[in-house]
Amino acid sequence: MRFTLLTLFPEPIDAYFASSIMARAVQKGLVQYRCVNIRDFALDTHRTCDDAPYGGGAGMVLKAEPLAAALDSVGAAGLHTIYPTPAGRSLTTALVEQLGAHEELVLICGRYEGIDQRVIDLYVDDEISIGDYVLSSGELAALVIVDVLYRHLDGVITRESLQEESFQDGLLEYPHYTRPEVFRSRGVPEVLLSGHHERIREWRTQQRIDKTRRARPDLYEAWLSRSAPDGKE
Ligand code: 6GU
Repeated sequence: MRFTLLTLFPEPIDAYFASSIMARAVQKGLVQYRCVNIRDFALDTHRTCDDAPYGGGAGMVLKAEPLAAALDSVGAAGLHTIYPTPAGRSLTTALVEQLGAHEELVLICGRYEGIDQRVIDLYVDDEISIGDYVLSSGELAALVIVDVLYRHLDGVITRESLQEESFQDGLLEYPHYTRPEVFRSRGVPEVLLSGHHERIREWRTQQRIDKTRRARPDLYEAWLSRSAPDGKE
């Protein structure tokens, strides 16, 4: 899968693609990425990319011309182009699956109050929000979208890791422990040391149910009604 990101701040993007599991995915050829600096397409000697909003109001707006030129330079018109914005539709597991069907995605990292609406009208196929809060950096939101997509590609992480994760079946994850067996006087749940795989499996499932009930009553209720429509657990 190929990711093309347009940004005024390439450093955090480059750092992310050069780190850890993503770095390995790039090295293995499972992920390709391009990072384009919108400022390279600015028209004036000051390389201006923002301006005051028509109609007045707070903040600045990312100008249309440099962003459109940057989009043209990557062939965005023929590619699925995403603008991450708190004004978009919600990123869900279902949307992640749809996006994963594209061989290449273009992501516009906004800054300031937003980007000129005409660029959205002309180039953007999908406006996506990663949650009900406002980030100052479109880079973070774009990388969240990249991250949730690439980890599902074959060969990035093991199938078991994916299967055991939170949300896979509507429950949150069970707690994890590793050595040492005692840390600051705190031990490890006895069952995990027992070698009894069936009991371990049952304990983990119960932990997931308890954790979900406490942390996410909304998910817990949904899980309950799916697993026991008549109200029994
Ligand atoms: Cl996609 N961008 C920004 N800047 N803030 C957000 C967001 C996106 N989703 C939620 N908040």
